[in-house]
Amino acid sequence: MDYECIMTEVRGESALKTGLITLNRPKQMNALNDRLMDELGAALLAFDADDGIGCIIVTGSEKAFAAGADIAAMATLGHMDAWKAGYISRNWETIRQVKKPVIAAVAGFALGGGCEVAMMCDIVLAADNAKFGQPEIKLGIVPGAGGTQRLPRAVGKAKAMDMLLTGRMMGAEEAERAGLVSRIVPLAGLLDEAFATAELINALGAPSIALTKELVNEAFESGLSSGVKAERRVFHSLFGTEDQREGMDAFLAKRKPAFKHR
Ligand code: CO8
Repeated sequence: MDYECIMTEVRGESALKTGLITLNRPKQMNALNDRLMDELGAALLAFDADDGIGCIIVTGSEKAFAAGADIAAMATLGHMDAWKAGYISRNWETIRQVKKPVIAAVAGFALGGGCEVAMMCDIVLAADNAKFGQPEIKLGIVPGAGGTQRLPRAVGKAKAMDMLLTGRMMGAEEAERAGLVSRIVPLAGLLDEAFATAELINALGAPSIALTKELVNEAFESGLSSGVKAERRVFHSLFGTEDQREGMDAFLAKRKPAFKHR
């Protein structure tokens, strides 16, 4: 697929590399139209299927991670247009299908669908100029890609209601305090930190990374007892892997582990 609205790149020195996806509609503040979402979905699935890639980073520009779904493309839609497959509904859940860790490196505005894309990622690194919000209420609509569900899970009901009902934005510091982002990084160092984080993960054993991601997502989507049960099963099953043997032997021998499954 030839990309028009995103750019992709592969970086890294070690065996497993990192795939970088940069959202690139600068004139529209990376507003998410169907073409961009198709390309984002295709690039995510291509990196996920590539055995040479460990982590995936999704980023935007210094001004905007993404200012939401493309309002110009939605403005004239009727109910049936909005509902029909093919309009503003493609690929919004692809990030959830990806087995590899996805790191959002967010600078500038992450609004509406942009905030929802960031929340679907596994780790969210925020530049100190990042601003998060779900301003759909100001457009006479509600979030459509999980914002009313993921935001309360991320920041709690009181803060989510405050943001969703007023449409106000949260700066990086408030977002970190509230648990919406993993860490704040100075803007100039944002991508370097995202790559450094990816390298740390790429050096670890792939099965336990993929299963950890699956289990944390289970915590979001199931009740406590079924999540704990799923975790226990995975915990037991990992004692059948070489990586478990190697990780524990290396610890006891005071050496660095050499994981087989990357
Ligand atoms: N869609 C289309 N164009 C946009 C968008 C957008 N979301 N955001 C900004 N732009 C365009 C502006 O129209 C402007 O274009 P032009 O230069 O041609 O006039 C350009 O980007 C620059 O924008 P501004 O001049 O407004 O720049 P400011 O720095 O003054 O403000 C803001 C930046 C705060 C980001 C402001 O542009 C803004 O508020 N944007 C809209 C944010 C918003 O409401 N987002 C939510 C959209 S709805 C949504 O995301 C629903 C998701 C549903 C997913 C459904 C899945 C099934």
